[in-house]
Amino acid sequence: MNLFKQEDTIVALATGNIKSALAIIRISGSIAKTIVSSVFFTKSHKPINIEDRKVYHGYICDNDKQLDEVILYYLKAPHTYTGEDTVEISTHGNPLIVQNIINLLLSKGIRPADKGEFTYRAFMNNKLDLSEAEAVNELINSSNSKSVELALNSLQGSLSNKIKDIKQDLTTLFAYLEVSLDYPQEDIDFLTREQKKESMQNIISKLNDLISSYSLSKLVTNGIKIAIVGKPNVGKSSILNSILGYQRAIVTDIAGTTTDTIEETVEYNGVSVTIIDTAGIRYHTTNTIEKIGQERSKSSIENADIILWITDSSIDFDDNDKQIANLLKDKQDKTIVVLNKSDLQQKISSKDIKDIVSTNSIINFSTVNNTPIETILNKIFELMNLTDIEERESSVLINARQYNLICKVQEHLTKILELIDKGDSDEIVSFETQNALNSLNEILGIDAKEDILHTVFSKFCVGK
Ligand SMILES: Nc1nc2c(ncn2[C@@H]2O[C@H](COP(=O)(O)OP(=O)(O)OP(=O)(O)O)[C@@H](O)[C@H]2O)c(=O)[nH]1
Ligand SMILES: [Mg+2]
Repeated sequence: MNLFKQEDTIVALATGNIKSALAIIRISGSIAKTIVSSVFFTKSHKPINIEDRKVYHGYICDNDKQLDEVILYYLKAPHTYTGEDTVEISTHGNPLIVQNIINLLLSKGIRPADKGEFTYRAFMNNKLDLSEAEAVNELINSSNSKSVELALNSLQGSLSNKIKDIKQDLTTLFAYLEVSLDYPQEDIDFLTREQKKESMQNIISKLNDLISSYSLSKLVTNGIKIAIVGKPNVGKSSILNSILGYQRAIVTDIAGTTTDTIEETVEYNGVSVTIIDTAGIRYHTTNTIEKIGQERSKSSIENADIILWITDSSIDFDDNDKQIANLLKDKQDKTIVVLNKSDLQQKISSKDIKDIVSTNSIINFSTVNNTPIETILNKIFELMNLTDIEERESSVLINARQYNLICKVQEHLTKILELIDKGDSDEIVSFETQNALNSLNEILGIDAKEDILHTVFSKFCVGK
């Protein structure tokens, strides 16, 4: 990215580079209006004076040649996304047309925008801080509704406000410490040791909330992975189909119907849930295909966040069930046992399950009598600590950069707390407080170094 060339006027396609009804070309910079005016004409072929915040219909022309019939508007700085003069041209969504118009604009002295350069300029012009700029990218790349919601909250300042709030608390404390350093002879303890400790503990608790929010946002971003396992013929594929709401996997009464893993993703409560149906696990098999399928089933167990162990409650446990229980012994807290076929005469109960696996997550289920599938899905959310996802704190850390910086702040503050406790001098406490403030500033991008900005904005796509 050309971090220094802010005086250039830049152009890029802001929408996808595919055939579509419309495409939007965005131009930002001081000569945006002049250049666009020189290639834009009305129906009567008259050039027009483009005014701020008005919409125009006309033609983009390369000399006498019409490139497209367009709608455009001009937004005057500073009330624009980038904070600069901006023109947006809405063309027909053919990549050839778009390229012709962009080439024409480039020939007039505008240059192509780099990745994330529009948002970079918005950041440089104080339209958003760095954490909000990151939220823009997150918003574009979110793949489920909850991620969109978290990114949107972040873009609207929920995280920034929280960081500013913590900064305010720290700055106040810092000011007290500085004053006591500046006027030591006054012999006034501006804040008692207990008061300092209390205010520091308050700040640390706010940081802890943020730190735990990161696991939520990672979960929401990556989604939850569920492996459906069990011996053959217990109803694994039937349960996959019930979750998906359509007949994705073949279901028969022949044991060993599913030979390979089947993976599908659905959205539940705004979160992506990937479900992997696996081949039934049966020991002592000699069939080569079945053996490979079962190896895959085992590796699905390894990689899953939650395991749905499906059992057929109408038949007694056998060695296969015991072997499966053994396979799950390191994952017991993440295992939900489904007593399937509860419509039939019951042979095994929750108690039998508890004898071989230590879990309280046991569900009576039947795909035949249509037990609501939410019984299983809600249990999954309960085990993932996602039941109150709707009410969760809206300020969350949305990426590793923010998380690492908050951890750094927490380290400084924990150290400060120790120093205060030991009655160490305000001078060292003040030094550590300044370090913590620096890390908080880094989250917001205050005094950010060029390499940090480069790393953040290079993750963007061109046109944003
Ligand atoms: N009565 C009853 N039958 C069920 C239930 N769930 C599934 N079945 C039947 O059990 C048989 C096996 O179902 P599947 O879903 O193919 O079982 P699976 O565990 O995927 O079997 P494999 O792929 O062979 O490992 C089919 O005949 C289903 O119709 C249930 O809740 N009650
Ligand atoms: Mg199956």
